[in-house]
Amino acid sequence: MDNAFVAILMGSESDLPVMQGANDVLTSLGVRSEMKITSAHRTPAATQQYLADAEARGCAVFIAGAGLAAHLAGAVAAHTLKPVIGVPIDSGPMQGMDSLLSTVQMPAGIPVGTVAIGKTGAKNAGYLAAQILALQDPELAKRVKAEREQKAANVQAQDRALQESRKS
Ligand code: RP5
Repeated sequence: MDNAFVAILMGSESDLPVMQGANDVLTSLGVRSEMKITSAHRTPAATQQYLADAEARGCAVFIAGAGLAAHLAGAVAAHTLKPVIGVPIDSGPMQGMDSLLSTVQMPAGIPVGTVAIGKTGAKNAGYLAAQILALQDPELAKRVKAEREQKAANVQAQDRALQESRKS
């Protein structure tokens, strides 16, 4: 689908430094995305309205990040059949364990694919969304593969440098 994009939702502006990671990964892989601050608790009607609008415009995957009693990803999943990836955010005193359990413990039939807490999770949400889109986009699949190869080359270069430093 030519107009396919990934919607990155977050419950508060305070989630932005974490969720930016998902956006950066998608941008680096040439995947169109948009970001939206909307809350399952504070703006429930606006969240539902945005979902309908995003789907109508071609949203293929939703990423939703929230902290504390994190219901955003679950609320999104309740309203769409598109894949939903949940990012638990470490914004409260429980360092994200509260958000992790709120996001991951969905009832059967309404799945949220939940990634790790915080910045690493947000980046992986971007990679996972790209891999989902790559199922129907061979050029994107090539870019995802090339990125993995680059990461492997980086590790090998790090090891070469380590071995070299131990000789001296
Ligand atoms: C959640 O509450 C948001 O996702 C955020 O992680 C947390 C705190 O929100 P703020 O009080 O910083 O707006 O709904």
